[in-house]
Parts: sequence; structure tokens; C-alpha cells
Amino acid sequence: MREKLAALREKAVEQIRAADSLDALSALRSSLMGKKGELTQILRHMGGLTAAERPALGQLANELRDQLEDALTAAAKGLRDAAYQRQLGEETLDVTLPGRRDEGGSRHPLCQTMDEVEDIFISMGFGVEEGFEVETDYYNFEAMNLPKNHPARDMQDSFYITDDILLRTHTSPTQTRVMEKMCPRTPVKVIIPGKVYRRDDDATHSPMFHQVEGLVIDRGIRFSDLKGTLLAFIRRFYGQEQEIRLRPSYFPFTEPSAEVDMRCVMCGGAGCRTCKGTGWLEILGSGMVHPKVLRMGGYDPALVTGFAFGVGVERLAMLKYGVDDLRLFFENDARFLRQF
Ligand code: 2U9
Repeated sequence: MREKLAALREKAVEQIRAADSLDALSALRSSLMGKKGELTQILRHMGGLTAAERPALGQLANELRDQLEDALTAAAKGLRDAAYQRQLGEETLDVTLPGRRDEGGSRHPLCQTMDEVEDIFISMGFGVEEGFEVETDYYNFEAMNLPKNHPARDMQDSFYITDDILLRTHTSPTQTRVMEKMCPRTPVKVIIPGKVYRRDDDATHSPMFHQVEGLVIDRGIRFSDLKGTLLAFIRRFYGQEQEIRLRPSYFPFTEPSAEVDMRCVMCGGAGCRTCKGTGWLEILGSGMVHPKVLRMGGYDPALVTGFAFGVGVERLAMLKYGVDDLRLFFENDARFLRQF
């Protein structure tokens, strides 16, 4: 027995020294000390020893078990240390490289423009509402006096989700929802900023763009209220020297309707490429809310009147900052965005 233990020690120490991986060490541990391991087998034969032999040999076996345990632990640590040292040797770290500068972000020019528009209207007593970007045919078209098969629906070629649900083509559905919520209280005086979607894509049109629409309803609202409000807005946004002119137009949801032009921001009115020599730039659409649209929002057109307007945020920003291609706003080129 004594010889068996001595032989096992010699063999095990050699095997542990030769093990070149943690997996190999783990296999060795079970082949030596596991349930069917060699040391376990030897200990099982202790029963055959005399009572006089048993204590000394028992102690010897326990010592061997502790020694093998220590040797296995030390070998595992050795392998781990070696792997770590190898990794340190392979990985090079150049502490003289300049650090990467953290580029500070800034608010997107379209968000800045929208904030500025909101501030101006809030200062004139308007509330701000945000609605849904996914809308029903009813709110997007029907309630805006654009029944099914109305030819003006083609001007807003749309992204449909089902026959009845689409990405809103204007923020007007939110105005109808505001009217339904407010009715019969007056005044209604809100602007709705937000994203809208149309199947358009070129240097001046994007399939997603931003609008701010406004709606005012009260007893005795007149066309002159519309004109005064829009002139005040244009002057606050583009400068107090600005002038506007109104041209008759057509929208299904307003009657009468008017396009609003302002003096060309590039040439001051002398005539240039931007204004095609006219000295004027189209900037807003507007009109008195159509009686049918008022009625669909719950209001009685015999008692109240209203005006509404719509403006494209990209166009406002392009003319304010002299940007000639709308797509620049959506390309996320930091060299462009850093300028705002
Ligand atoms: C309700 C009633 C009427 C909103 C209006 C326009 C005229 C208009 C365009 C400007 C540039 C859209 O972004 S654009 O392409 N908008 O010309 N929008 S009147 O009229 C409303 C809205 C809601 C209940």
C-alpha cells in the first residue's frame, strides 16, 4: 500500500506538471481524485489493513490527497498567469496617441425652427397640440372636406397602411380632434407642429417633412385677423421690415383661400433666381375655415367663424438659412449640422 501511494504520487506529480491546459488539469483531477479515481480506489482497500497499520497509512493517504490538491491548484494558477502574460505581450497600447474628442451634439436645425415658430405663436396666445402620425381616412380626408374620389386627394399621394388607415398627409386631423374635444367652447387657438408624409421625393420635396398648421375659431373671426396674425408671425421670424401679399387660391378645407407671399429674402424684392425674378416668395397657405369643416368639428358655422394656415418647416428653414437642397436636413452630415 505504501508503495502504491508512493508510485501514484510520482506519476501524478509528473502528469500535473505536463498538463498544458485547464481542461487537461480538470480531466486529471477526476482521474485521480474523482469517484472512480486512482487515489479513491487505493483508499477503498484500506478495509483490508490491520488495525495497527490503518492510522499511519490513512494519514499518508490524506497527505497525498492534500498534496495533489495543492499541486492541481498551483498548476491551474500557473496556466492562467501564463495566458494573461501572453495577452499582455500581444496587446500593444500606444499611450502617446491623442484622445478621441467627444463631439458635442446640438439641436437639429428643423427642431430649432419649429421651437422658434412655437415660441412666436405661444407669445400670441396660441396653445400647442401634438396628434397622431398614423391616422384614419376620416380625420385625414373626410373631415377636411375631401370625400373619397375627390380629385384634390391626388395632390397628397399618400402612404396607406390599410384601405382606411394611413400616415397623415398634413397635421389637420389633429385640428379636427382638438375641435371635437373643445366644442362648444371658444376660442379655439392652436398650432399643431409635426411630421407628415407624402409620396414625393426631390430637391424640394421629401416623403417625410414637417408642418406647422394653425387654427383659430371664435365668434366674429374675420379675414383681417388671419392677415394680421400671419404678418406678425412673418415679421417676428424673418425681420420687422418684412411685407406680405395674399393671392387667391383653393383648398378644399378653407373658403376663401389664400397663398401668402413674403418679400424675397435673397434679393429683398429686386428679383433674383430664388424668386424667379418676381421679388416674392410663397411661404404659407391659409384661408377661412370651410363651414363644412367647422360643422364636422362640431361647431355651428352660423355662430362662429375661423381661419387656418399651414406652413412647411423645411421651407421656412431653407429660406431663413439659405439652404438650397432640402435633403441636406436628412443626411446627418455633421459638417452641415454644425453650422446651426
Ligand atoms: C382645419 C381647417 C383648415 C390648414 C391649411 C394650408 C392652407 C396649406 C400647406 C402649406 C405648405 C401644406 O406644408 S405644406 O405643403 N398648407 O396651404 N393648410 S390652410 O387648414 C386647415 C387645417 C385644419 C380644421
